Amino acid sequence: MSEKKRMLSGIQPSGELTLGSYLGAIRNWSERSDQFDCYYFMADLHTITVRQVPADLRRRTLSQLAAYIACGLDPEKNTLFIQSHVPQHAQLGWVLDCYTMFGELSRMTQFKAKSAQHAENINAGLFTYPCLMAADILLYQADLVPVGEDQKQHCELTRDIATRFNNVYGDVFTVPEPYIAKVGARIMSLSTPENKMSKSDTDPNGCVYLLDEANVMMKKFKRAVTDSEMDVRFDPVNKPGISNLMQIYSCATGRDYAAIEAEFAGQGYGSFKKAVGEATVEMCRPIREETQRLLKDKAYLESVYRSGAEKAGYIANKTLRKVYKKVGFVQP
Ligand code: ATP
Ligand code: LTN
Repeated sequence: MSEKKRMLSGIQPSGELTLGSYLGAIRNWSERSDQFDCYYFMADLHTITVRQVPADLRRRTLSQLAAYIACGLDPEKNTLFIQSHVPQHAQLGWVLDCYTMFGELSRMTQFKAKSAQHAENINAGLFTYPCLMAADILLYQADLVPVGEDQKQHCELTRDIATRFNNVYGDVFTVPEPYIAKVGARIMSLSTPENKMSKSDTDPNGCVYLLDEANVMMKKFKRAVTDSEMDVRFDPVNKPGISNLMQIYSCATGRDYAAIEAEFAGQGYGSFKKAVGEATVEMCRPIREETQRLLKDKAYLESVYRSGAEKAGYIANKTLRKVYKKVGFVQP
């Protein structure tokens, strides 16, 4: 068994991956493949908390796997799998439902936001979503969970659930830490920069998809909402649009905010938006091309998710058996 610490994360195949999913999450995953024992999955169980068209969900799950690999997650170094292929997620999820309080779940910001967004379908799964997420993480005894800022609250609840369980039954779970990048952890919509860029957003102009063609991407940046001033300056409260573009540009070029302010001093927003668009297009181009190439090789993708589920299932099963024993179930 590997001595390395474990890193784990997942993304729901609820829409096409966005610049937010990439900069906030995936990009930080591939940097650590050598240092950690890494597990990344497609959170399809989570995705059905919102109604899905079945054929689209299937297609997006595979396309997400191809994108993971294209973003630099080498399947030889990372365990890549589909959540529904490892039944222990749902099994531990149920147990953790029974160790999580109604009040805790009621306080989750994502639940409140999604209930408002899908008022006609506030189902029990949407409510207990964080328990399944806790199961995802705790099954693998993950040390580190790289996510965007919006998932911090869920990670904290996971820590609370793990600690509560450990206090009753001894050291069953590793208590995980979230890993949130300094720049890129919260990419905002280009059309409504007060809101997070989200892949299930209905406004296509606000959302840059990782697989957008160059001309589509450029158009979105050109139309990005800014403000009535003239200067490129980092001020997320008063200049959310420009600050968001600076964040994206910083991620794409590695330049810090002071350098970006100096680079565009005295220039209008037009040339700045163009530069951000071009830098983003160049950052995403190899990902798009490689994703498209991989999507043609279904047999390869199948071999990746099969061996991923096998490796993940082995570890998940060990944890689940221990949990079942601790809570008092008769061994089968
Ligand atoms: P949905 O629209 O279905 O709620 P989403 O686009 O918000 O999805 P998730 O699948 O919830 O994305 O998130 C995947 C990962 O990417 C998570 O770690 C999340 O924190 C991160 N992430 C998502 N959107 C952003 C964003 N705009 N900025 C930074 N990180 C993000
Ligand atoms: N809830 C996350 C997706 C997710 C996840 C996880 C992230 C499901 N399970 C486990 C990290 C670890 C989201 O909505 N972004």
